[in-house]
Amino acid sequence: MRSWPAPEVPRLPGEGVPLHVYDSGSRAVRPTDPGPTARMYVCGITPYDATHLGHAATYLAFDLVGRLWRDAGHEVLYVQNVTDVDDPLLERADRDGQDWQELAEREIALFREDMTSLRILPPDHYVGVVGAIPLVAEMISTLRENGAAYEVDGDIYFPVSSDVDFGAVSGLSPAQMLPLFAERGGDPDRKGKKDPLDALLWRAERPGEPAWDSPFGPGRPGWHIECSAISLKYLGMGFDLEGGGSDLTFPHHEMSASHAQVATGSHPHARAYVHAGMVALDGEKMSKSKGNLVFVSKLRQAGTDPMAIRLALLGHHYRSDWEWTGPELVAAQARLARWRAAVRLTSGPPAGPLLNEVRRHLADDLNAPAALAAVDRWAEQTGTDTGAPAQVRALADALLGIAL
Ligand code: 5CA
Ligand code: ZN
Repeated sequence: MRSWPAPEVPRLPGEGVPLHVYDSGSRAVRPTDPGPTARMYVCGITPYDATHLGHAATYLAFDLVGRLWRDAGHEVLYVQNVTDVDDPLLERADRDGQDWQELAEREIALFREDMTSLRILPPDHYVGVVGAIPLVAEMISTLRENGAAYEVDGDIYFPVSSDVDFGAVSGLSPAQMLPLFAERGGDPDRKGKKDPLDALLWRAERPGEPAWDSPFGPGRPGWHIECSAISLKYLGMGFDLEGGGSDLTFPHHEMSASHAQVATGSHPHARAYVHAGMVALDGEKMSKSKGNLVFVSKLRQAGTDPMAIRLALLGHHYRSDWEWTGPELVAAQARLARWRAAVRLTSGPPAGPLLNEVRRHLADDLNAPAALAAVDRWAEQTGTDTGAPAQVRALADALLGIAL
């Protein structure tokens, strides 16, 4: 699937700082320590509604990861999926009497525009599930050969007991997992399952639903297997970082890891599992199913500078849960104007110390709020260094993705 255009990323002087991030698996901030090519997988959208600020905040967090790795001298191999067939998409298309493929295409196109406007670096491989069904089928066949799949009325399930490491991503007990599994697309009460937590790998064709041929009959993939199959194909096992919002920690990333670990007989699926906090509106998590949304595209259409949206999102630490309010956008616009005014001056305070500070804050579990505060302090002062405004423009661009 087509990705979106990449913005130029200026090269900065000196050396970047090795990135540390909070890994859900080890419940600690740890160094990422990639090889020459850092490998990242970030779960993509289910395209049944437009990009809201919660999505944008999550993709922005991982955009910072990519920028920090590049700054530290790594190549970055970045993969993202699109869940372009799944229950919520089909249900929304049904509800609105539209074709599910047209709905998906339209929302993916809008997502590309939103990401481009926010200057989010595109994935190298942007992979739709529909296009990846042969990969998924191949992986389910491997799981079956490994004795890690069983049938319930024609549907195929993954027994979580087949992975000794099941639970390592989220650190949850089965009692804690059960309600989350039910809430987030799982079917703990399905009769015939060996364990209520066993995850659907393949859903046999139902009347009125799209289906694809496979060695185990026509049907479509379960949710978690898509991210196992796509990540394995393009990144291999033990890639550096898997990312998404905190609502993906369990069951999605847990199950994807287990599927991949059992299919390959190796572990871990990813060396770090990193999760962004949830953005709320009116006291509840912004979600397509609840409809309490602020869309990036609506803000853009209303004439909001995407760089102000980006700055408003960067003003919150990626791991915290927070609530969107209108005044934040006004404050971000004012901040953007102050920064732009400062880099238009013919001179300023030296940029070297600021570059060190911004690198240090971002490398410390992506502390963007502290990095923004450092730029604020630079912009408040005057100075005689004539090279500084251009250098600050470059660092805001390369590390924060803010075009001044
Ligand atoms: N297609 C699957 C992943 S394979 C999916 O979760 N799609 S999604 O469209 O529902 O979400 C896309 C990404 O946005 C996920 O990482 C999700 O965790 C994140 N996300 C969704 N809602 C919010 C929110 N309110 N705040 C922050 N991130 C969110
Ligand atoms: Zn995913």
